[in-house]
Amino acid sequence: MTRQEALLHSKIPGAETGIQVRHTLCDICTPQMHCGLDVYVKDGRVLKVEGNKNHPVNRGKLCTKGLCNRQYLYRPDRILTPLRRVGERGEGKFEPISWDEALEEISRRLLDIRAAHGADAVTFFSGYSKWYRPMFRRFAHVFGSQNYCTESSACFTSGLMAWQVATGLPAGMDLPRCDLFVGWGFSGYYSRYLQPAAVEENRKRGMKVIIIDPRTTPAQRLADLVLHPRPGTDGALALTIANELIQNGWIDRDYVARYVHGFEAYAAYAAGFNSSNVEALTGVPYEQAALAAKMMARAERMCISESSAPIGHHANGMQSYRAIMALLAITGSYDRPGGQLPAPHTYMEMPCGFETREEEFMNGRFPAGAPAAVGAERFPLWYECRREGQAMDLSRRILTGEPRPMKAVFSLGMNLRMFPGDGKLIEALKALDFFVDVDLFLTDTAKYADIVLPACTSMERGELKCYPGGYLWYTSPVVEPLGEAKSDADILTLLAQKMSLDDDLLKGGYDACSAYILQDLPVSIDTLRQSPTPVKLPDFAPPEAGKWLEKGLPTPTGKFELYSEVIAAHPEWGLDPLPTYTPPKSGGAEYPYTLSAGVRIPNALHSRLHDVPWARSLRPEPGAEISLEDAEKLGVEEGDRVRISTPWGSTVLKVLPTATVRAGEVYTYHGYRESDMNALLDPDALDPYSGFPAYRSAYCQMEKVVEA
Ligand SMILES: Nc1nc2c(c(=O)[nH]1)N[C@H]1C(S)=C(S)[C@@H](COP(=O)(O)OP(=O)(O)OC[C@H]3O[C@@H](n4cnc5c(=O)[nH]c(N)nc54)[C@H](O)[C@@H]3O)O[C@H]1N2
Ligand SMILES: Nc1nc2c(c(=O)[nH]1)N[C@H]1C(S)=C(S)[C@@H](COP(=O)(O)OP(=O)(O)OC[C@H]3O[C@@H](n4cnc5c(=O)[nH]c(N)nc54)[C@H](O)[C@@H]3O)O[C@H]1N2
Ligand SMILES: [Mo]
Repeated sequence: MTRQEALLHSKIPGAETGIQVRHTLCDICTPQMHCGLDVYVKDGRVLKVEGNKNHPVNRGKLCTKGLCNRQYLYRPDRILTPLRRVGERGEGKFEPISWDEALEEISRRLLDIRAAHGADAVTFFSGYSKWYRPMFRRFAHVFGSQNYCTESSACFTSGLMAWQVATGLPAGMDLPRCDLFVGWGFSGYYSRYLQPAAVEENRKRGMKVIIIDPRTTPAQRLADLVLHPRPGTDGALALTIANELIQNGWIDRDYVARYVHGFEAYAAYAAGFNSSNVEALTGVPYEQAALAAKMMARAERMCISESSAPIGHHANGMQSYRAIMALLAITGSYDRPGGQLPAPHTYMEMPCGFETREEEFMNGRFPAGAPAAVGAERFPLWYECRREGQAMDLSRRILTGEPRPMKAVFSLGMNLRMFPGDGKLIEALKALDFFVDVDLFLTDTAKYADIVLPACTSMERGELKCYPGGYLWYTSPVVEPLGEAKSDADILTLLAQKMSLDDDLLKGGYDACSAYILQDLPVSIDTLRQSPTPVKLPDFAPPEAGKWLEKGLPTPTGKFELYSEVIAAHPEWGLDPLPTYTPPKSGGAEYPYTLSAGVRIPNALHSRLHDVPWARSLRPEPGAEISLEDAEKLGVEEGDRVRISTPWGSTVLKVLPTATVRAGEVYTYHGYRESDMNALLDPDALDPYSGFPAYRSAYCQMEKVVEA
C-alpha cells in the first residue's frame, strides 16, 4: 500500500464503533440546491449517503451527483499534505511539506511580490466552490488588491448584470402565483432537478408553460408551446415578441408610463424585428413567435426563468438577457405578484428573504485607491457592476503585463479547463512568478502550481448556509478531514495570521467572520450548528411584491430602464443603452456547424466528477450529440467517432446521433481531460458587456474518424 493509499484508508483515531447517521449538505453542484444529506458513518469513515427527508430543499431526494458523495470524498487523487513542486510546471512532480513550511513560503513570496510590484500584481481566484467567498474577497482587499476574481466571470453574473442595468436589483420568479411560466433556456432535469418538479406542480393548478430551447429536452413535456431558436439568437426572438406585443396593443400602458424608462426608443428598435426576418434571424417561424406573444398577452401574471448559463454563454449574451427580461417590463410583470420579483441577495448571492451584513463584511475593506481590477479596461460595464476582476481577461493580462504586471495567482480550486482557449491560460500559468492552488484533488491545474494545499470537502468542514424562505444553517463536519487537509476558510485564516494582515476578523477565523455577518439576526451560530437541518428564522415573513416600484428602483431614473442611463453616461465604453441584438459569429463554409459546448448532463459537474467511478460509469466517454441528418451525411452511427475542429484546435468524441438536436448543431459537455472542448474555443470571443465567453455559439467542422 502506498502512503497515499494508507492515508486514504486509515481509520480516524478516536472514532466510535457502530454506525451513526450525521447531517450535512451536498456542495457538489449549484448553491441553489445544496441538498441535505444523511451520512452514514462508521469508524470515522463514510459508508453511504442519502437525501435528508427533513431538509427544506430536497425533502429526501438526491440526484445522481449527490449520490456520488462518498466516492467524491475518497477519490484516490485527494491531496493529503501540502506539496511543493520539484519538477517542471505541469509535470506533476511534488514533495510533501509541512503546513508551516507551506504557509511560510506562500506568505513570504506574496509579500515580496507586493513589495516589488504592488498588491495588484497578485490575483486571488476562486473556482466553482463558493462557501468561502466572502472571506476570500475580503482577504484580497485587505492584502491591497482589487484582483479578486471567480468562476462567476463565466456563470450567472451576466444575467445579474442585465438586472442590475435594468432595475438595480437581482430578481427571482414568483412561480407559485404565476399563470404563465416562460422557461427560456430551461431544461432543469439534469441541472436543477427540483425546478421542473416545481413547474410540474404549478401546472396542475392551470399555469401555462412556454419552453424556449434549441434542443428538444424532457422539459418539453411540461410545455403548452415550444420554440426552438438557434443558439445565441434569443435576443432577436425576444425583440420580435416585444414588437408583436407592442404592435397589437397588448402591453400594459399604465405600468409602462409609470414605471418604465426608455420605452419609445426601445419600441422603435424592436420594430426592426418582425414577420419579415424573425425566422431568418432565429430559426423560429413567425407564427410561433406571434403565438408566444399572444400567450403572454393573455396571461395575467408571467414570470421567466433566470438563467446562469445558456443565455449568458454567448458573445451577445447580456444583451439577450436584457431583451428577454424587457418583456416583463412591457407586460407589467415585474414587481407584481406572480411575476418577477426584486430579490436582494441575503448571502452568497442567494435571495433568502432576509438581510445579513455580508455586503459590509465583503466590501468594507475595498481598496478603492488600488489600480482597477483585471479586465476593468476591457470590460468596463463588468467593472462598474462588480468591482472585481473579470477572469476571462486574466491570461491576457499575465502574458502582456498590460496595463500592469501580474506576477502571482493564489487560487482556491482553479480548473483551467473552465476557460475558453485554455491553452492561453496554461501559457500564462507557466509565465507566473508564483502560483498557489488549493484543491481537493491533484488536478492538471494544480500541477502548474509552485505550492499545492489540500482542501477538504463539505463533509469534513462546517459552513454557514442560507436558503430561500428564511432558512439558515451552520453545518458540522461529519468526518475528520482526510490526511492533513484543511478547510479553505481555515487556510485563509492561517495565512492571514502568518502574513500579519491588518484584519482581526480574518485572523479570528470563519466563526468570527460568520458571527459578524449574522450579528443582526435573532439566532446564534451555536443554535444553527446544533440543528440537524436548516432553521427557519423566527417570525419570518417573505418580502411583499409591489413595494420597490412605488419606492423607486435603485437605477438612475428610479424606473425599470429599457434604455440604460448607466451605459448612456459612458459613450466611451462603446456599448448600447438599448438591448440591441448582434448575431452570433458564423464560421462560414469552412466551419459550418454551430458548436454548443456545455449543456448539462446528469452525471457530470464541470471537471469534478469525471474521475468519480459511479458518475463516470453512466457516460464513460465524452460524446457529441448531433442530428440524425448530420449523422447520415457524415456516415456515422452511434459509437463511431468524429473529429471536431475549430481554428483553435481539434478533438475526437464519440458520436451520439439523436432526434433531439437540429441539423447543423453539435452539443457536447466540457471539462474532460481527454477531449477538452475549451481548448477548441476562441479565448477572445467574449461578450463586450459582461466579458462572458461564447461557449454555446461557437462554430466547428466535423468529420468521421476512420479507425486504423
Ligand atoms: N448535472 C449538472 N448540473 C449542473 C451543472 C453541471 O455541470 N451538471 N452545472 C451547474 C451550473 S454551474 C450551472 S451554471 C447550471 C446551468 O444550468 P442550466 O442553464 O439549466 O443548464 P444547461 O443544460 O446548460 O442549459 C439549459 C438548456 O438551455 C438550452 N440552451 C443552450 N443554448 C441555448 C441558447 O442559446 N438559447 C436558449 N434559449 N437555450 C439554450 C440547452 O439546450 C439546455 O436544454 O447547472 C448547474 N447544475
Ligand atoms: N465549455 C464550457 N465551459 C464552461 C461552462 C460551459 O457550459 N461550457 N460552464 C461554465 C460555468 S457555468 C461554470 S460555473 C464553470 C465551472 O467552474 P469550474 O471552476 O471549472 O468547476 P469545477 O471543475 O467543478 O471545480 C473547480 C475545482 O474546484 C475544486 N474544488 C471542489 N470543491 C472545493 C473546495 O471546497 N475547495 C477548494 N479549494 N477546491 C474545491 C475541484 O476539485 C475542481 O478542481 O465552468 C464554466 N466553463
Ligand atoms: Mo455555472
